[in-house]
Amino acid sequence: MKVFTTCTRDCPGACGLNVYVVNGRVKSITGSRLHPYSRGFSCSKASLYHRRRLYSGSRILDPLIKSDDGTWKRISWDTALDILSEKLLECVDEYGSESIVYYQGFGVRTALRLINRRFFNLLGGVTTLRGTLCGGTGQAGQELDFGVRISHDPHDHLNSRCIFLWGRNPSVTDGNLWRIIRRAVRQGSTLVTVDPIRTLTAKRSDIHCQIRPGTDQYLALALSKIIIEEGLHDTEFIKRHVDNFEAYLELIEGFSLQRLSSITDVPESMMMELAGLCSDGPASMITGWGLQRYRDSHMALRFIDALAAVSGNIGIPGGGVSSGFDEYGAFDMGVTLEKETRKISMPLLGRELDTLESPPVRLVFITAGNPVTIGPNSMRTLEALRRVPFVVMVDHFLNDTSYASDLFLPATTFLEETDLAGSYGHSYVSPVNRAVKPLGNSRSEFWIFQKLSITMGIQGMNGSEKEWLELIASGLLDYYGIEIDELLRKPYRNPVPEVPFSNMEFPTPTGRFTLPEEITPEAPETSMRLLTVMPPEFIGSGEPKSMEGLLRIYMNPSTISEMGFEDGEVAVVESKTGTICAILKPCDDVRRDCAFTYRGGWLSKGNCINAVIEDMESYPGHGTPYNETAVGLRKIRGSGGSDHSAH
Ligand SMILES: Nc1nc2c(c(=O)[nH]1)N[C@H]1C(S)=C(S)[C@@H](COP(=O)(O)OP(=O)(O)OC[C@H]3O[C@@H](n4cnc5c(=O)[nH]c(N)nc54)[C@H](O)[C@@H]3O)O[C@H]1N2
Ligand SMILES: Nc1nc2c(c(=O)[nH]1)N[C@H]1C(S)=C(S)[C@@H](COP(=O)(O)OP(=O)(O)OC[C@H]3O[C@@H](n4cnc5c(=O)[nH]c(N)nc54)[C@H](O)[C@@H]3O)O[C@H]1N2
Ligand SMILES: [Mo]
Repeated sequence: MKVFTTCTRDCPGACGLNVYVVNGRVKSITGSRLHPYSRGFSCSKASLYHRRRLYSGSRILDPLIKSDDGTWKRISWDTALDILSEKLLECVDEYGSESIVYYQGFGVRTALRLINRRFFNLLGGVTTLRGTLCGGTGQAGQELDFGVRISHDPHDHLNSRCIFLWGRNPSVTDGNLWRIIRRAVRQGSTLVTVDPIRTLTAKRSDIHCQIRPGTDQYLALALSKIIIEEGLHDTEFIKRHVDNFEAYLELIEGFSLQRLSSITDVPESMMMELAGLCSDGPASMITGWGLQRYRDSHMALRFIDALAAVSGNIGIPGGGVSSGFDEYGAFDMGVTLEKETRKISMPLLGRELDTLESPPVRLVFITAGNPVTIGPNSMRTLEALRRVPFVVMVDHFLNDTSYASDLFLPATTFLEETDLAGSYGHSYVSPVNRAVKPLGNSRSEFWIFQKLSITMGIQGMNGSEKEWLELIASGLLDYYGIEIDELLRKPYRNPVPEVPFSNMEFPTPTGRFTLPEEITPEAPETSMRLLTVMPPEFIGSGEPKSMEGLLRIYMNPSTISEMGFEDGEVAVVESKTGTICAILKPCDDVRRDCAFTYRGGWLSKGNCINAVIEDMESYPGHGTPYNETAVGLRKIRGSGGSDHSAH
């Protein structure tokens, strides 16, 4: 049997998949040509999903409760639901519903997850999350300029003469976008990658601008300066649709090109070349999440937006600033019955769990999230979660967050579920079709919340999966005049504009595009910046098996020796937040003033980089500035070699 479904992993792809099932077992998974966007593409993480996750020996297939001695004990669903219902009601009665925190991670974000939120609102409205561990900072910047964040349809990049990738590495993180970009390049587009690391994407670009981390706003300003001073700017667009041009000009005049070159470490000649490519458009700016890991990242987006505006690249095919899509954009959010309730900061989770009062936090309910491993300051999050009287997690595996959890509920994988998936990389809504029955006693989150509502006597949660999906996707179904069964057969595109702002209407307070009036003051030099980037081999915090081994920190060989270490030496990486042992791997692809490592390591495997990443929150957007953490290296006590920094 062949089942068409969609990958729901935390990736912009949401690729269409063919799942081959023999005797009730998944045999193989391949990319499906039925998906109009992914057109047969799938990565190894999808094609190995059944081996690494569905049938993994580490997968938990029964509800578990933690005993007093800290060991996990198997229990039945009836017992689990009874315990949970009692705990939830106790919180509501004694402290009010906001003493419960609902933490929805990014592990999976499909349409039916909206029903989880409905449950918590029917319960009275609980504390939910503010800000994000992912993007958000950039979106906040773009909302100030355009009034709203909307991206160009990825296929529109085929109309670009030049494509700029700013802090994005699609050859690793977004295979579909990468295919489109490669096609554009074959058709003659110039590809520019702006990244402190010579990534795989950078290696395959026409120009790699190896910028100093955190200085993108100055580079974008420099390109605008050249364009304006050469008289190549779009005066008509600026006059009719842009606010703050005078103040922006003043900013530009306040910086010499030489100074901008020294701030960004980008040669003036390269700045000239890049400015030429922007003004000789259409040029599209595709921004990534790596760009958003700084305290003032919203300003990087604002200055990139400004560059697109002054160079006449807004509202035209092949132009624009594209930074992603809203995976829930096509869905009717009304089903969540959203209430104005208290929020807790996702980036500052540990700190806020400890300090929230009136009411204090009594229960944390986590679905598809692993905040201890993947949020900043892992130890603080772990300790704060441990102090919460009851923590529930719904996942496939036990992980670092399990150390603080009291109840584990075994979730199904998307191969065992019916649902719909939006995407943050394109505009299609795609079907998730069950390929096999839930393994063991695993259950979908939808099932869990429905059963819980019955146990607790909460009304308003009845209905089949299809009935809820029909409601959630009603806008799309009406638009195409189709039934839900048809939408579960193949993907349909949410009919948002392929070229945003072509009508030159900007939903800002003045109806005009808004240029920034200030620039962030130059940051003092930090000792060494540590960039945490996406791993090619796994997603998020991965699967337990893939997470073995010492942490590797990739550094320029000259930096390793200048700091008094040897290639391949094991050293202590320290910040004011924590320490971790890591192998220093020489790598010519990284600048001399920074190092990089892959995010996702686990505390329990000894390779959790987030144990040294400081918990901070950027504003606006409440993002997580991981890359602001200053790190140093220390010798492992007693180790020999060229020990210059041990004493
Ligand atoms: N240092 C550093 N840290 C980072 C980042 C960084 O750049 N640097 N990036 C951040 C970003 S971009 C993000 S999005 C966050 C991700 O943060 P999280 O979403 O918390 O992390 P993940 O490990 O991707 O997924 C969380 C859990 O979801 C589970 N899961 C997967 N599929 C399912 C499912 O179908 N059902 C259920 N119930 N659970 C499932 C996984 O097993 C995993 O334990 O991490 C952030 N952390
Ligand atoms: N294989 C794989 N794919 C994934 C994921 C995964 O875990 N594994 N995670 C998914 C998720 S949750 C997300 S959010 C996306 C993220 O997708 P991307 O944004 O493409 O990935 P990142 O590695 O976070 O960042 C991209 C690049 O930004 C660069 N960068 C860092 N600082 C700066 C800076 O100051 N300026 C500039 N110009 N560049 C900078 C980094 O060096 C990095 O190469 O990927 C998704 N896809
Ligand atoms: Mo993310």
